[in-house]
Amino acid sequence: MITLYHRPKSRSTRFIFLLEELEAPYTVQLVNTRNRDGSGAADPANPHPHGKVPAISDDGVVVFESPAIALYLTDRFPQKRLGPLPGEADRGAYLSWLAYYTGVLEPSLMSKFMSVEVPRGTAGWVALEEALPAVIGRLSLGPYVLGERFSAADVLYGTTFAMFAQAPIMPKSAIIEEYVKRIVARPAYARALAKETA
Ligand SMILES: N[C@@H](CCC(=O)N[C@@H](CS)C(=O)NCC(=O)O)C(=O)O
Repeated sequence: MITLYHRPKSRSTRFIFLLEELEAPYTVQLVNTRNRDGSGAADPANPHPHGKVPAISDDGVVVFESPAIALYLTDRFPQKRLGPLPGEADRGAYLSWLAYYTGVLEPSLMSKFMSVEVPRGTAGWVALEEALPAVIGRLSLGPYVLGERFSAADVLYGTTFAMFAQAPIMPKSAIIEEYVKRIVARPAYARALAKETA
């Protein structure tokens, strides 16, 4: 049984979405985290090393950080075909775009959102103005990050763009807007939001 360590309306919500897509057996354990205003504290029950959400435990096997959890879950429930397996042609693209999400896209979005100048494009991540065209270029090849195939990578990218698409920091992009519509129209997304607010 999988336990999702969760705080409502946070990055862990998208893992309710993924677990619903996978029709996996899971329970949600609500945890406290630090808050933006400096209040709150990491919850000792949460196995993430900094008390962040999401984290999961699969009968004692702990996985934290969104791309790792996405990969772990799609490997764990291969019959749902929500992530290419080793040996499949698009496994490389899958791993790359999962890692890009956390290594480049998120830092670029957060840098912009918090008005922090990206030190230089040769650092580990790039400015949003450089990252977005790469993602939009990818999404212009097909409806999903992996082309015709919906995967857990879309759970990460789709929910992130759903959150930021209307933000002033985001340049308007019809490709991203259509992409977000496709992702949030999925029944598992609606189920996740309903479970979160239940
Ligand atoms: N790199 C992590 C980021 C997780 C993260 O920052 N989560 C936020 C909630 S959206 C959090 O737990 N913040 C509270 C804290 O950092 O103490 C991932 O992608 O999974």
